[in-house]
Amino acid sequence: MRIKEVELRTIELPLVRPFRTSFGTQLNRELLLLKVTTREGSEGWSECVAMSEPLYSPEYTAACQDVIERFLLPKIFLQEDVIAEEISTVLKPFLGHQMSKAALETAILDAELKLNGISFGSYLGSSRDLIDCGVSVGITSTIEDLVNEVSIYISEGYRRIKLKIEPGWDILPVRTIRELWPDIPLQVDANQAYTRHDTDLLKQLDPYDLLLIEQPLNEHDVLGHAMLAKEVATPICLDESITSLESARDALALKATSIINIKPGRVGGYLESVKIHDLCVENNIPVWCGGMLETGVGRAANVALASLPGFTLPGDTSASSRYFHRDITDPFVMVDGQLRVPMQPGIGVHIDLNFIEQITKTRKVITAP
Ligand code: OSB
Ligand code: MG
Repeated sequence: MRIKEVELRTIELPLVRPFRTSFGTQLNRELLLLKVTTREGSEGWSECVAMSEPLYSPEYTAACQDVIERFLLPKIFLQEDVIAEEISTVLKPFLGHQMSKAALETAILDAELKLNGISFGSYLGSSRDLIDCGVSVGITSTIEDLVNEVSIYISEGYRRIKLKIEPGWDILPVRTIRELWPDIPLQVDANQAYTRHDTDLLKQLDPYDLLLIEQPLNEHDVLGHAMLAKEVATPICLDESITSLESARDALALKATSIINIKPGRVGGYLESVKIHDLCVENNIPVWCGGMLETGVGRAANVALASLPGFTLPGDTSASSRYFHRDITDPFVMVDGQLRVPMQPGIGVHIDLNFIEQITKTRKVITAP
C-alpha cells in the first residue's frame, strides 16, 4: 500500500462514572484517534491507548502525537510499499513509544485487511465467535458504594470482577465482595502501589480465592515480583512490566508472573501481542486481554484478539456501556456475559463520524510527501 494521508484527532468522552485507581481518578477519556487513508482508497482506523497524563505508563496523548508526527510517520512515508507486518521493524530504531507505534501499526493493518476483505479476528487467529467479559471496578469512597457498583455488574452478567486496590483499600473490599459472592471469579489490580515490604499484607489476600494479583509492585521490579510469587499463594499477573515479547519471556523465566495480561498498546501492537500469546501457549501460561478504557475502535480489535485460543480467562473487555453513554462506533453490547467478535473486514465496526466531530478537541491531517 501507499499512504496518502494520516489524520490525527484528539477526542474526549465523559466516563459514565469516575474511575479511580492507585495512580489517579479519571472523569473523562481523552485519546488520540488515527485514520490512515491509502492511495488504493482504503481507510484504516485505530486509537492510541495512552492516557492524557503519564501515570500508568510513560506515554501520554500529546507526546504520542508529537512522536508520531516528528519521527514515526516521516519514517513510514519513506517506505515504497507499506506493509503492516513490516511496521515494527521499520520503527525499531526509535526506542520505546509502544503505544504510539501500536496505534500506527493498527491503523495500517486495518486499512490493509479492509483492502483484502479479511477480519481482524481471522487474521490474528481467532478460535471463537464470542468472548467472556470481565469488568474492572475502580476504588470507591465507601464499601457500600463498592457493593452497589459490583451488584450492578453482576446483575448485568459480567463473568469476572476485578477490584482495583491500593494500601488502605485491599483486604476489606476483597473480603466483603468475596463474602457476598462466594463463587464469582475475582481478581485484584494494584497498578504498582505496593513495595517489597508489603509481602505480609499481600499474603492476607490468600484466603479469598483470587484468580490473581495484578502488578502489585513497580514495573521495573520484576525480581521483586518473583520473590513475592514465592511467598504468596495467589498467582501474580504482570501488566505494566510486560512491554514486549522479550520482557514476557524474561518474566516467565524468572517466575515473576504465572499469568499475563496482554494489552496490545503496551507491547507495541497486535502482532507483538500474538507473539506473546504464542509464547504463553507454548509454556502453558494463561493470558487475558487487558483494557485501557477503549472506545469501540480499540475495543473491536481487542475483542478479536481475545478470541485467540490462549485467552482462557475473561478480559477487561467490557461492554461500551461500562465506559460511555455513547460510543464512537456501534456499541459493544454484552449478551449473557459475552461480546461478539466482529466479522466484517478490518476492525469490522461502523464508525460514527458525526459524533466524533462533536467530541473532537484537535484535528490535524498530515499528507504524505
Ligand atoms: O491497569 O488494567 C489497568 C484502565 C486504565 C489503565 C490501566 C488499567 C485500566 C483498567 C481498566 O483496569 C480496564 C478496562 O476496562 O478498559
Ligand atoms: Mg492493570
